[in-house]
Amino acid sequence: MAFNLPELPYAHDALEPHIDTRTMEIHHGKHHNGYTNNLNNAVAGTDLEGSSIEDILAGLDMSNGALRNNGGGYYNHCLFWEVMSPDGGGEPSGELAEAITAACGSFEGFKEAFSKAAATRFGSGWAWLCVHDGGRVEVCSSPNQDNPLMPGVGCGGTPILGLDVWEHAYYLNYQNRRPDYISAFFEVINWDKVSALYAANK
Ligand code: MN3
Repeated sequence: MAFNLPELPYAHDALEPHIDTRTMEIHHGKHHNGYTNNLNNAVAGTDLEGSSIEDILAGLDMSNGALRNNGGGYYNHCLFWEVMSPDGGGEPSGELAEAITAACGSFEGFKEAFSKAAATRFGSGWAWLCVHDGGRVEVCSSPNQDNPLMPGVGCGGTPILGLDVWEHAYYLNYQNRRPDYISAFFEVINWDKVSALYAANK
């Protein structure tokens, strides 16, 4: 199998009370696992076998629904688990903080822009913070399992922070209160990881 479901970098209950245990179990064990299996089926026997997920998404034929939905679903959730931590929250520092301030005026300005992108994404999708070559960062959102690595999606660049706003990500605990879930996400953001991704992709 080309792609494997990654282990969570913390226990299922580690993000309580912000993200509940049952949601984490289903989200990782069922949803992400499903995207992983379906991605493997989509690339099996094609010349994409052995390619990295980043290369697959960057060169994606957007009319290939199986690859778009499951390749996106695989990549997006891999990032999502990594950018959360039970020791998260607070604010970034250093060069990432400077880039965020340059783009959004302040950390509060970023929080407002990112929360708005997440709250106003109609239906299912993701909010993103992306870095462009040269270090500029930008906030955007995308529908379904699309992401800015794919041709023509969102703001482009490389995602360094992503928030899943599909109902499966929050409905058990928050029902229709997506804004409460978005606020809770800020309590678990792993800014050390986001900063490392910024440094690696700027
Ligand atoms: Mn999801």
